[in-house]
Amino acid sequence: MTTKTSETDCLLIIDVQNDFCKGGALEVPDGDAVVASINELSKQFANVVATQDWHPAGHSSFASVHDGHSPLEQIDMPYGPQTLWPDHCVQGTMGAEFHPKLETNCIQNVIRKGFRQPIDSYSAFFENDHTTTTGLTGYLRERGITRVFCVGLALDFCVRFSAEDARREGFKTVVIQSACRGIDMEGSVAAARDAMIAAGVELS
Ligand code: VGL
Ligand code: ZN
Repeated sequence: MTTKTSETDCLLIIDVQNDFCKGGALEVPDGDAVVASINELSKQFANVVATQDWHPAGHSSFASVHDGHSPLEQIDMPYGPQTLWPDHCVQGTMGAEFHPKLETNCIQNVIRKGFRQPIDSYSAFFENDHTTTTGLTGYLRERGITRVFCVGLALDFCVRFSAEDARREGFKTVVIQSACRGIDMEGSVAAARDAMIAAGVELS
């Protein structure tokens, strides 16, 4: 990245966990490729925060708990439509751990999300009801952060919704696409790009 960063910039590393990488339960194509890029980027930031998708066993986003439904189908939840996923990122499992090559010493805070059984959380800021907060806005504001750079997995889900919420919360927001990979179901990466641009997110 050629942009010069300052004390008021934060790198937000989204869900670089084994289950989204090679051989994982919800493998993102070429997901491992983000690790080296993110390790390089981390060195350029004074502030680094990561998220960890952190579901209890039997989480409501798992297709396995909805009789007659398969992964990638959509169902209606009380808070709106929800895509169903294979069981992934279960608390305390290897799949929920960060990728072993991700440089984690520089990470100052880890926001865990998706730990409430009845509700999923794609965004680092709000759960999928768009109301329940993770506390990240307050943490970043109290630390004087004004600009957030988003990287990680998956571009079309957790990166997208984190970036949109970051912008909505008043942060300048940049998504560094070379350090992201998407799941890309039914054009979801293109849709994510359009939605992020419409929300005022800069794609770099
Ligand atoms: C994610 C689907 C389900 C992500 C997390 O990190 O993008 N996607 N849980
Ligand atoms: Zn999840």
